[in-house]
Amino acid sequence: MSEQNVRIDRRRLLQALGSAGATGAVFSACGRSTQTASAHTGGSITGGKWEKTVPLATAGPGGNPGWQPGDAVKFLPPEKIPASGKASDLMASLPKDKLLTIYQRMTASRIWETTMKDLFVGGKDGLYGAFHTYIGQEAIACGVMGALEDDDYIASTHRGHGHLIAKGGDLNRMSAEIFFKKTGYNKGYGGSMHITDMSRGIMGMNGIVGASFYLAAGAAIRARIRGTKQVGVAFFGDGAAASPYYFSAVRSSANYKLPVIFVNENNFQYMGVPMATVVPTRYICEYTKGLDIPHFLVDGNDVTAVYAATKEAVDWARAGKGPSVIEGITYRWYDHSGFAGGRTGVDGAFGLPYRSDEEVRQWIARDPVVRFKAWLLYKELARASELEKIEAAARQAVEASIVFARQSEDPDPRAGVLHTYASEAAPATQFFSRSGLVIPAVS
Ligand SMILES: Cc1ncc(C[n+]2csc(CCOP(=O)(O)OP(=O)(O)O)c2C)c(N)n1
Repeated sequence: MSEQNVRIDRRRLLQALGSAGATGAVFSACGRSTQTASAHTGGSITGGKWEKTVPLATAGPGGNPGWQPGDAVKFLPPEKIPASGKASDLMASLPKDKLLTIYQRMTASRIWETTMKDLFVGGKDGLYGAFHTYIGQEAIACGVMGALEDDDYIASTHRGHGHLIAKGGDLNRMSAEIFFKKTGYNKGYGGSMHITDMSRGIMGMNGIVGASFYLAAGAAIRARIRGTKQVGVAFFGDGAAASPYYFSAVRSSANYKLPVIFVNENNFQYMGVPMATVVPTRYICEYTKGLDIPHFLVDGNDVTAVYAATKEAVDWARAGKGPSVIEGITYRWYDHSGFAGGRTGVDGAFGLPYRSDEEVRQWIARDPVVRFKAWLLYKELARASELEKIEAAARQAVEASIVFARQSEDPDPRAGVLHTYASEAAPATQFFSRSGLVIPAVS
């Protein structure tokens, strides 16, 4: 294995564990409290508050010699704003409009999901169905997408709203789909986990854990056959790495030198168990260490680090050198799906049995959106007023998308069958509506 290609730098990441507090000036400069997380009382981009301390939950026993439940607290990414260094300098060299677009999408993603969370919890709109929030992980989607072109492909996960928004997905159509309306991305028949937009290379969110690997590899094969320079990106969680398809897809992609980038979003949580109980190595990117491909281990709450790693991975792939793996260490603020422990107007879900509230608060203190904003201001790449204008516009766009969704028509149950393969192969004559009634299909 070529040393040059292996980017796992544990020493530096572990050193970073002790670096909190070094950056007080930067955070106070942008109106962010630099006190410990438990003393923090607000100031998030959504205007939400953190809930007061509740008793710590206890996690189960860990089976991993590297990680133990609760280690997510120890592995906090540094609060430090990367004022210089390769990643910071590379990102700072991007044109201003591109940086502002990344900030706009990151902000829109946070506000859209937080608004949806509050609507689900509030109960007035009668929203139902699975909804996996991406809140807390936005730097990964936005850092990756910043290094892609519009026609590159992404294969998302069950937790993919942030991927879609980062790649330019349409908020109106997304909101309408969550409301199961005719104007939604899937005409109101799919809900959160099927949102797809091929016009933007978004091959879809996916309820099948581990499906992204071969979708992205397939897109890469298509690009190879057509002779384009497009790349395929597979997002996946730490739990999905347990899929037998993971190693198989990376190995095959390495074998054929396919332009695929496997982006692991290591949020330490596998549904309701800490990652430590199911992951046998310290890092996910160690799974494929034996393959002679680049591996990047980055602070997934730092958009500059994610962008820099992706840029290198994309250049590598477009040069015909094959796949690579990026692992971003991050954290999800809410429960796996739905909103147990979540409250309207409160940032983060608390009181869940598989993680401690203190852990949640400490990760919220490393809010990736706030960190990116702080970085833009610190580097004097944007003025506070410009960023506030972007935040206000994002809030307005999200609100408008909710109005759009509420005012849109319900889908005609009889049209559902028209959008299935069954309707073409073997036209159905009748099917069941949501209420269980048998309805004749439209001929
Ligand atoms: C093939 C398959 N197996 C199991 C599930 C049930 N399931 C849904 S999400 C999930 C956990 C995924 O964890 P991870 O990959 O770490 O992603 P995260 O939820 O942390 O973002 C599981 C097991 C599924 N949807 N598909």
